[in-house]
Amino acid sequence: MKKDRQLILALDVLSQERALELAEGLAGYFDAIKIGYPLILAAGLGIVGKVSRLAPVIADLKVADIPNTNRLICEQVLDAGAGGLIAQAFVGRDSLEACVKAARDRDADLYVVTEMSHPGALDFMAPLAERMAALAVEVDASGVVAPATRPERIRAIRSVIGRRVIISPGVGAQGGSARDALQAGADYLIVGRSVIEARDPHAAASALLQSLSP
Ligand code: BMP
Repeated sequence: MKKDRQLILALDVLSQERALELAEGLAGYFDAIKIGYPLILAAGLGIVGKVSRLAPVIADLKVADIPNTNRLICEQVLDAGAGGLIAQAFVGRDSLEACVKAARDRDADLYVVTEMSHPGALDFMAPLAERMAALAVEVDASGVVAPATRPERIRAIRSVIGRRVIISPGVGAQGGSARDALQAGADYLIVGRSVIEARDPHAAASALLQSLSP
């Protein structure tokens, strides 16, 4: 993924028409577009290929199954056009290795979830986040997902993963600050509702981009 803007759009809308309209209009502000279950379930897997003609797609399926099922899921979405995908670490090394292999075979990036951005992540994930980050390094993932809502946790996870990429959701609608997350060590911010649900998504994306320039 080219690091021009440090921004990834979370395209959490429920129609192909709206998704393509937003992707076409906003691709210039973002380095990649993240597509997850809401859009894929609403519009079908074909939306991955359609959006990938406009921007690199990260498939956010938070893959979390046994190795063989993980492989099948990853292959489906990568062969549909995704250039990257997101998997969960808590299912363990062998499951994650299946995702890494599927991604590597297709020159794609795998990002591993460490600690999520919502309050509930403190229940089970936070105490294990550093171990999950270490596992991401051990399986040679491209990077990790870490919470913009807790910049201090980005810092802690950065200290485990070295120079691997951190993509970070939680800015805007979830209350995280873009600047704080970047200062803590995030490489890319994942931003959804504060742009796509804004009255003027272009203006919102442009303002966000400008707010990041020094
Ligand atoms: P929003 O900016 O609207 O809050 O969107 C954030 C996006 O990042 C959503 O697609 C969400 O599923 C995803 N996400 C998150 O918010 N926190 C995480 O820890 C991991 C995510 O993938």
